[in-house]
Amino acid sequence: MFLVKLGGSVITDKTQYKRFNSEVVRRLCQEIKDSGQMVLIVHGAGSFGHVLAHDHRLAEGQEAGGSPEAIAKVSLDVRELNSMVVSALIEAGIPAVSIPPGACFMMSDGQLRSPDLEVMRRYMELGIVPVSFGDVVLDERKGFGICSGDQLMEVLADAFHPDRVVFVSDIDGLFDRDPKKDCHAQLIDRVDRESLDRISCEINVKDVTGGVHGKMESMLRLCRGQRDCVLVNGLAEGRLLSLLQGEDVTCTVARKD
Ligand code: IP8
Repeated sequence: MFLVKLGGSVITDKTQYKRFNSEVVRRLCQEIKDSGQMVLIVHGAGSFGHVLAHDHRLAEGQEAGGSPEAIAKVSLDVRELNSMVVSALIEAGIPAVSIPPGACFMMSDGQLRSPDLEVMRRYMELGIVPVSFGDVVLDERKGFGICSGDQLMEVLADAFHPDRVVFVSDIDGLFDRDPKKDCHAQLIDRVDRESLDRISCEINVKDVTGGVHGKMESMLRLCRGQRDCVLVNGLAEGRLLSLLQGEDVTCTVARKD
């Protein structure tokens, strides 16, 4: 089984509030279907979550003053995005159901509090793909906070032991410099703790959960034993399909050592 995160940067245009990349999502869902692999899916919030969450400082919880109206709006927006992703999966022939973290899980100081994953497990036993996403979630210490899709990936990987963990993004992998600003940036095909500490990653759009660097940190935490964790470009047609079929593709693989 593959645990796949469709990143907010690939399913939305992160520079424009609530701009859904419908064609890309449709194609990625078809690639997942064509691979024939069993998957568990998480997606990011992209511009349906990060823009307002950043403006209202929702990641900082109640003390930063985020209003109930802002919480309600971000929650509505990410559900709108989730329903478009779930629709695209169903249209591609993948039976999928939405699992909204804000309705199922709680956090404590920004960490998910031993979530009950029995519902997800039962759906998977029925051959139905659970689809969860970055969301606004109640927090017993901070009132509320942001649960990123990357945090969910860590919890789901621990619970379901996927063979491989895949992050689908809008870049070929991790670069030693920002490839959007520097044409000499080099792709790093294998990353470990030491190489990550050497690399500086710039975050140039509003991202309340840490951007590429934060993602790599999560990816390293997700590596276990033989299981590596891959960052692949979902904008490159057919690349996700090839990866899911076990072929070598352009990507960054995170390994424990
Ligand atoms: O896009 C963030 O999730 P991510 C969730 O996976 C919100 O980091 C609501 C900003």
